[in-house]
Amino acid sequence: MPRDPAIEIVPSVCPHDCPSTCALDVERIDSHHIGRVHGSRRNSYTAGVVCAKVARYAERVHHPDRLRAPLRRVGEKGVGRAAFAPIGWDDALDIIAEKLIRIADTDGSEAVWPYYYAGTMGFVQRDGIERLRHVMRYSRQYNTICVALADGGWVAGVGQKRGVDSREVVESDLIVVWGGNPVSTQVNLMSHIARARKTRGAKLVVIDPYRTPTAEGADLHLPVRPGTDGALACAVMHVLFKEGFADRAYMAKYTDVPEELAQHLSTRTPEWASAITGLPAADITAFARLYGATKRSYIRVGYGFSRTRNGSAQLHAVSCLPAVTGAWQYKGGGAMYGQSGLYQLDRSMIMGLDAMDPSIRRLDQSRMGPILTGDPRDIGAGPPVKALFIQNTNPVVVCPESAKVRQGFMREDLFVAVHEQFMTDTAAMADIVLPATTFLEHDDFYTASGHTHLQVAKKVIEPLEGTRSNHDVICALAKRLGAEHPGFRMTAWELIDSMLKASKLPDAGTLHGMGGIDMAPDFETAHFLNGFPTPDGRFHFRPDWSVIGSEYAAMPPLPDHMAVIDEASSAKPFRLVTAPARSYLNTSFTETPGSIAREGRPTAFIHPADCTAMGLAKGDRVRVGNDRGSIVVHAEPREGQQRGVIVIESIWPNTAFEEGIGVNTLVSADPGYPAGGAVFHDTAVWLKAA
Ligand SMILES: Nc1nc2c(c(=O)[nH]1)N[C@H]1C(S)=C(S)[C@@H](COP(=O)(O)OP(=O)(O)OC[C@H]3O[C@@H](n4cnc5c(=O)[nH]c(N)nc54)[C@H](O)[C@@H]3O)O[C@H]1N2
Ligand SMILES: Nc1nc2c(c(=O)[nH]1)N[C@H]1C(S)=C(S)[C@@H](COP(=O)(O)OP(=O)(O)OC[C@H]3O[C@@H](n4cnc5c(=O)[nH]c(N)nc54)[C@H](O)[C@@H]3O)O[C@H]1N2
Ligand SMILES: [Mo]
Repeated sequence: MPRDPAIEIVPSVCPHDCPSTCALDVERIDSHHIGRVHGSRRNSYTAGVVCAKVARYAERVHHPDRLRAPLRRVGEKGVGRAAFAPIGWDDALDIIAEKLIRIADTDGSEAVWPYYYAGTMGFVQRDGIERLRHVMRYSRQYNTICVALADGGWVAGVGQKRGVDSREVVESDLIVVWGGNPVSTQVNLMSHIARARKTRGAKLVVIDPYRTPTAEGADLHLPVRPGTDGALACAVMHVLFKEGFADRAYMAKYTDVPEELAQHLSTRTPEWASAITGLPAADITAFARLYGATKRSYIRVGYGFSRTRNGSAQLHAVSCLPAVTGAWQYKGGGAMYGQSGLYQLDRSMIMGLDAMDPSIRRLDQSRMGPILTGDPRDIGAGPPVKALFIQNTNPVVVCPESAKVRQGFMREDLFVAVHEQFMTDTAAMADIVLPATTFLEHDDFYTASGHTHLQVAKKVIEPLEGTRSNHDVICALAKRLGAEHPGFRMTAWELIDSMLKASKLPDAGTLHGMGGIDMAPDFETAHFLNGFPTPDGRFHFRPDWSVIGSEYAAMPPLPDHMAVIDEASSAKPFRLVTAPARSYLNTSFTETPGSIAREGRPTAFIHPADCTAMGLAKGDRVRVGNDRGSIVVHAEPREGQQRGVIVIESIWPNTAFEEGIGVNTLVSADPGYPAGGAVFHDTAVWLKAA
């Protein structure tokens, strides 16, 4: 869209929970209003591209439903706005502080559980809650809802969370998007892939259980059965070894046990994998030949296929492919899952790590349902959780086992305070709701997962009247709680500055003026040509899973299909995937009219033959359920997925469902192997007309 030269453009950074962390150019209309938001050209990864929902951010920041005053609940839980009455900031903070002090006094400090996630990815606003937690000796949080399974699988083989720069895909001849949907979840990657296709005739392969918009545009789409990518990767490697595509010299120099791997894979044939993945053996072989014959092959490893009980094993198996062909050696070759390991930042001031006591219990964020309902596996001998203070996340919607989460939140003896921008389903359960600023109204700094820049952003407009930033709220609470730490006496900008100084980087003002700093390492380092960041410098086909997680004994010693998934059965014949919706970002943007209009209503994509067999037509109401509960959605027959697979794009507010609590009613809170992690795409369900 052409820009009006009369409109002032102010730099910013998208804070939302997404690999792209886009550099933004925001149209500032006046000190309180923005116009369009553009992807900036100052960042060579963003490269002028931004997703549609952020381009329309004026809809969100100026939304009439933004929270504008602290609220105290005077009616029933879960009703929403009508159940709350406005109160002053001092009163609201006093009530929260008094409650937390009283609960800690009677039940012990571990009865208080500050709870947060990445609604903003800014380090100051997101992680300041950790400083308060540690100083107050509140229960710790084990972060498992997003990357735990994928991180474990990647680090097992490669050694560190980094890989070949995504911008290098413009020099690739084959790009494999494995278990990700960048058209929906990180659109700028698609502009780099499009360049490779246009200038080099690069091929795009997508491996995903359904025909996503990314798969739609690909040269080849392999609609694998959910949770079987480990088998697919093994069969691909079987062909690579058998047909001479394996680079033995590379493996001898850079990997641990290539001969053992070759031997192990000899029985993992395409026919073997076909029975597990549901893909024709010929398609597996064809893909393996394409991959093996292309030196400059780049795998963009997504999160999707890690969100399953065997997710770490699956991700590790896929990460072995470029180590077999030696694709790592070539420009445009190798793989990338995330770059966060590149940023070696000293975050101790922001997170109060000096005050952290590792003997304090750590609760698994994805098991909020079991935890709040007193599951002894989580609570052990410790006190029940009696107070939650929540920032940047909407657990009533996004956590597995929604029925249990809801049951927990309904407890009369649980005190809940939520700091939010909107009256989310979680805020509606709170005793006190505090109104929050957006990224346009506060300062912060950002790293990225999908690229290599460190960026600093200043507020673009004045905070909406009545709102306060996370940092301000944390410091105000600290004062009332008697929490002592230098971080509570600093401004957000001073915290950014001190972190940068401690990390030996330019100061905040300089970095802001530079438009960020690219932390990309040189070619040799990025491609692991000086060795892999493992103890012996080699890629590990045979990982030491014991350093990844406590359930290591269950892990396959070499890449394999790990048969621990929630298999379909005659009682539950479908496997459910709850993939991200394009116009929402988790539950954010589920309030903006532009996004709601594009998403319509909760829908189940079902294979046309399954629809015919069940007498279902487009738009019919269907009930989807399992032992944990059921929900009602509308059927949509869809080609491009296997029979027995259903997909409900997410994450709709619970209130969007005609019946049932929400999509995560169906998802289990079982921890994935070996270190925990939520299993959002690993669910067996039944389906019937409703
Ligand atoms: N079924 C299913 N469930 C899933 C997933 C799935 O694929 N399927 N994905 C999972 C994944 S990967 C994730 S990461 C989680 C994410 O789940 P959430 O963490 O709940 O997701 P978000 O929508 O990113 O952010 C939550 C809230 O943060 C608020 N927020 C944003 N900025 C600020 C701020 O500066 N201050 C305050 N106080 N609040 C702010 C937003 O208004 C929003 O309501 O969901 C998980 N749940
Ligand atoms: N528009 C939009 N953008 C987002 C988000 C969003 O909700 N909406 N969420 C943000 C967040 S928090 C994150 S973590 C990222 C997630 O970004 P992605 O890497 O895209 O990861 P997932 O959300 O897990 O799902 C991606 C794809 O994995 C597929 N998948 C599921 N199970 C399997 C499997 O067993 N095998 C294979 N091969 N594929 C499988 C799903 O069908 C889906 O298309 O995106 C971020 N960006
Ligand atoms: Mo995520």
